[in-house]
Amino acid sequence: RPQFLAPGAWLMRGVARVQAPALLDAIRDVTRQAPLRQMTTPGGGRMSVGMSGCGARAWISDATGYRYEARDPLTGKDWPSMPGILRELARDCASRAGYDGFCPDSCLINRYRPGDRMGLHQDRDERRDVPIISVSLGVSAVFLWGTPVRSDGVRRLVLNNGDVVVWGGPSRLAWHGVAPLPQAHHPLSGEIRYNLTFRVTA
Ligand code: MD3
Ligand code: FE
Repeated sequence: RPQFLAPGAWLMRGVARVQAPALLDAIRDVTRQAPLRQMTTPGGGRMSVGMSGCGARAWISDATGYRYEARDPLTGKDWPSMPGILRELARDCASRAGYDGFCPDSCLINRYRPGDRMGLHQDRDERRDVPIISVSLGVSAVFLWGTPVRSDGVRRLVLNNGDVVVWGGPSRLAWHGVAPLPQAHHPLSGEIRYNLTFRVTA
């Protein structure tokens, strides 16, 4: 069932599709308590993607830099706990890709509206000996991904509602990003794409 992408990276088309309505309910629940917000970057810009998170810690960016925090700076409260349906989906997908015992302490929620994009980057702020699991929901997006060497360039991959990708091993430090979201409609989410990423931060 998992499709090989690169060493350590596996694509599972549609594995979260039947659960998508329940996952979107969980996202609504979390983002009621920790609202989606566009974060400021150390360079003085603002990200187009709306972000929130749940679990013991979540990723934030502000004028001083990037880091994981136990509290949401917007509300001053701890991040919402990770709903069981999210934790178990991540654990199950990791296991199918050969990563047993995956126990994420953080789930980041990204919301893309039409035109929103994410520039090429590496994820370096969490444990690198553990994979990252990503789940796409709603409107399809073009995902760009390369290798850990930036000059190797990128390949394009369309990610649809319910697609899951596991990024571990030598692919954990691959450069990646998301092309501007097209204006499109999905019956579960309207014009929106959500992406969940599960990580181990401590
Ligand atoms: C490859 N999110 O939150 S998910 C991010 O669709 C992020 O919202 C994108 O990049 C999104 O950091 C892409 C796919 C993904 C996530 C993490 C990775 C691919 C990855 C980490 C290493 C290599
Ligand atoms: Fe990333």
